[in-house]
Amino acid sequence: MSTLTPLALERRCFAPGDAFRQAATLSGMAACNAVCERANNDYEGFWADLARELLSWHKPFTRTFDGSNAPFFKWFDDGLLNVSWNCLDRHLDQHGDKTAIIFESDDGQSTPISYRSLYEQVCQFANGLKKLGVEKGDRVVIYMPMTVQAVIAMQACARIGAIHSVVFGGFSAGALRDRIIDAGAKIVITANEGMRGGKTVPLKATVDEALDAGGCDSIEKVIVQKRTAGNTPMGARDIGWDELTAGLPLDCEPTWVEADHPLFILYTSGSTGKPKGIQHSSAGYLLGAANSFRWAFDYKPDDVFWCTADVGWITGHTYICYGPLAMGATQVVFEGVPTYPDASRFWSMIERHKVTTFYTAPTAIRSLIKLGADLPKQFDLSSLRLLGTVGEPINPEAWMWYYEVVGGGRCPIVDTWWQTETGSAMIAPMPGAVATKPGSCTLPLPGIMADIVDESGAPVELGNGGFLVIKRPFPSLVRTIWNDADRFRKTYFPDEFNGQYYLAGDSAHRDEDGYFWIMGRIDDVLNVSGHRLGTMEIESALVANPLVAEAAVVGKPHEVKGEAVVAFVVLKGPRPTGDAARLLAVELKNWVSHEIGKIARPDEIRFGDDLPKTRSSKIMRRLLRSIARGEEITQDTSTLVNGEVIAQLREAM
Ligand code: 6R9
Repeated sequence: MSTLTPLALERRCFAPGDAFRQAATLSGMAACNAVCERANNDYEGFWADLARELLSWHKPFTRTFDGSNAPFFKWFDDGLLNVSWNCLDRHLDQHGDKTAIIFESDDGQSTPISYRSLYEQVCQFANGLKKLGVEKGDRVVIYMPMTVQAVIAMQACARIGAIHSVVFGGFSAGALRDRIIDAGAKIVITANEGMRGGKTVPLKATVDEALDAGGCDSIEKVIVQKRTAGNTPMGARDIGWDELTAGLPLDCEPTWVEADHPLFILYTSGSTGKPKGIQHSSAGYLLGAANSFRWAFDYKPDDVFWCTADVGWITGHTYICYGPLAMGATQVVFEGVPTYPDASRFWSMIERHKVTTFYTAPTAIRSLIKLGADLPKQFDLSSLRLLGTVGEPINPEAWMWYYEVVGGGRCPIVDTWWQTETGSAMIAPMPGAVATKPGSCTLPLPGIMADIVDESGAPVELGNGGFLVIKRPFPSLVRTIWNDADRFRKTYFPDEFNGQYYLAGDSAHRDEDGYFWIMGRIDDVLNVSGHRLGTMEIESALVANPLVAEAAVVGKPHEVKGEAVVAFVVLKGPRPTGDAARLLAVELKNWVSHEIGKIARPDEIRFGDDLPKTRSSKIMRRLLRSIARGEEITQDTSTLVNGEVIAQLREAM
């Protein structure tokens, strides 16, 4: 593990505008500090109050926190509730006709769905799952396009206490198969095809490929939503969504579950080749989702919220499927991509749906700047009052553009730092109080005890870089890694930090105002377009190719994607050059797309006779990083056994 040296500090600072601040639910620093004080003085009482205020319990909890089996923490553990009941049923009496979702399809059709209608569709589908024998605790894999049915499938699982595991629709058959096997899933829910940017995505065919490869013996049925007119063959294990639900009742008694009953597993990349099944709880997770949604986005009942993430990632879980619905909000759900039919899609949608709160990723902002920095000016974006970002550090130029051109200088930019593991936003400005600085996620939300420490766990001085940790467990924190409690403890609560602090895996520093600046991962994880990719996963995929003997993958800065993937490859045969090398590089890139998914496709492949290694045969990754970036080599290379390969690897293709 290593941390980086902080870069020059950004000095610009933007206080919330008067109009925004006065209307905000939590207005001004004094109000914000009072909430933080409360959390500091009575940490458990603070969370217990929120859990009573924001969640509806079937049986109230009497114990707030149990740390006796650290780091396997429990929250509200003797309470019973149902997550879907909290997201749907409790809104029906007073807000049944309120629009829950405005769905806009890839081809531009929009459909409003009321809370009552969403409730009925969730109940009916939950009854379908029950009919197939799905019970509390069973795992259900969801491999769907970004449609309302994806949300319905997730909510229906929650309703009957089944544990969903959503796999992003861009993942390959192999990646899907690994997750099905690890989760021991009983059911896969998919669509015949997805629609993205005017093209079809063959989801059902990929499910077939995954299951036909063998090993997925736990799977009993595949439920297929007919999303497109495309003709998809159905086999004995398949059943159509409509066929399954036809005639089933529109209500379904929720299954009351213990607070810590697993709501879902979501796989994410770590430092080894095997993705981690991040297991979240029901009550604690939902509390984090609902509360951070209301605080970070200053939620108001007449807002139109739009999070552009896919439900295949944690952002789509927390700020599409759970947070907004738990708060009874109206939100836009979008099936397509920002550049189809053209680069004004987002701006046109904000205008048409009168979006007030818009939440997207820096990579999307950067690509839209590139494709038309003036485009937003052609649209009426005056409905916007708050803009959010997530997924990676946002560079100050992109931040300023977002603030001025999209937000008209009146919308706070809420840069939210969090992770799959934290379940909900951790460090982000309370928008009615905290002044923002371009590139900083600012201060922890009340109740989040974030800090920056050195190798020994001692706090570093302001301005110095170190490990980002959270010093006290909080309700929405990951409960364990599915099937791997040992890895959970070692990864997140390592002995070096006395097993006390949650180690986030990022390095960061703080400025003189105490603001957090995230510098990047400390492990072998890349952040490509806001998606986490383990270098080991890509290496394993490459080495699985019969031509490849060895591979090392590093990141290098990329203007739009944040980081680009560079792979150094040693073949079993002789090192190719010229056209042969170029052709083989394309072949290997396609291979990785097929093995993992397009998001992992290397941007560059370079061939060498060997990789630079130390005498103890460790690959010198830092050196490879410098080579990939075309930097001068300043590292000590005296421990290298094979210095001559450096020149080969430096050769650009
Ligand atoms: C929500 C999500 C988590 C990693 C995290 C960090 C990076 C996320 C960030 C950010 C700087 C932000 N990250 N948000 N870095 N500023 N606002 O993205 O979860 O996919 O698990 O990724 O993403 O490196 O550790 P996940």
